[in-house]
Amino acid sequence: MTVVNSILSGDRLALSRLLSQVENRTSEGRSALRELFPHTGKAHLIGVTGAPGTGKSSLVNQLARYYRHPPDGVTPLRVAVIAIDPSSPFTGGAILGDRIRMRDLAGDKDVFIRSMASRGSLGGLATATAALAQVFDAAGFDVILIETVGAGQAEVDIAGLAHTTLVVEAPGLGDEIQAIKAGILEIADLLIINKADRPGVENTERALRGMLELAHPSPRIYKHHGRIMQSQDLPARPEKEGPSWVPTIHRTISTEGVGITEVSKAIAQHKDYLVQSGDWRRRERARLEAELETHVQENLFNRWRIGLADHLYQQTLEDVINRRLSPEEAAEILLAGD
Ligand SMILES: Nc1nc2c(ncn2[C@@H]2O[C@H](COP(=O)(O)OP(=O)(O)OP(=O)(O)O)[C@@H](O)[C@H]2O)c(=O)[nH]1
Ligand SMILES: [Mg+2]
Repeated sequence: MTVVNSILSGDRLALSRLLSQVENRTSEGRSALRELFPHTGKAHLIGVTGAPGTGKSSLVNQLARYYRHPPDGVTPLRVAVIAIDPSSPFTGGAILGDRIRMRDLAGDKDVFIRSMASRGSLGGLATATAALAQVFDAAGFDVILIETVGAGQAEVDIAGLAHTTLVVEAPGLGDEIQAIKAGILEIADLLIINKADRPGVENTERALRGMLELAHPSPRIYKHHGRIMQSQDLPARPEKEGPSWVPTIHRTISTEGVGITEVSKAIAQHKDYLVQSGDWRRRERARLEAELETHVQENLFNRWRIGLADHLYQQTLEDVINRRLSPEEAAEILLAGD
């Protein structure tokens, strides 16, 4: 059986191997991605981000558990988890200290957890994450939870990839305002105050509400491979289709599973909102267009570079380094000599 057929038929070992191939951008991985692409576009990508230790992994474990064992009448979903640079390893629920719950996730063939180091990922973290998510999507996982730590550009890039982004806060991390980077608030669709069993939860919620009021309405930013797309670059949404999404705030105690049902409902509502408003399609289009452009740019650059004498390139680069030419002038000269 081909790699692609093994993936489509649910072979976990083949999946695990392909994820490594894709992460390392081997030619085998790349060709498998090409073949798998027509099978993608169905999964709901959910980003979970926030400061270290706020309880992201605990929340992800609880959400995974909820999707696998939903209330009566709700269809269980297949769940993949991508944990980027986890400082505490994923255990499929063991950190909850609840052995019985853990057993439902460990050994469940419809849950797949993959950790990825952010350092040294070729071609950028967001690109690598997008590729892993495509594999899971093609393999038929309905929900892909992506955990990232921090408040940097990587988190913003990954939010551009996710359909729904959860930003996790916890009370008592010092000055709440400090903990909440403006950039990270802008990407939040849901704000989670985890560790709601801890003192200071009211203060955190008040601070978040205050910041939300300041921050909205603000255009959502989609960033992909260094190109920023303001939401106004996207085809306009007709006025009659209703208001845009305002981030919702939820309290959870992830160690005990408190508030998880509400969070899962809000995630479902956000997905409905995306689909009904047309944002789902618009975002998909913008994301794929950016991806297409990146490939065209890379390809054009490589072709041009191969056709250019290396000494000419090096000479011009020297001129830039010695401040005889600006990088822009140098580019014009090199391209004109083409
Ligand atoms: N009291 C309390 N502790 C919690 C809660 N959620 C998680 N924790 C604990 O907080 C610690 C960190 O939890 P994690 O889920 O690993 O947090 P994380 O955000 O994934 O951490 P990093 O990936 O290292 O950034 C663990 O000891 C958890 O048991 C909660 O709701 N209440
Ligand atoms: Mg974690």
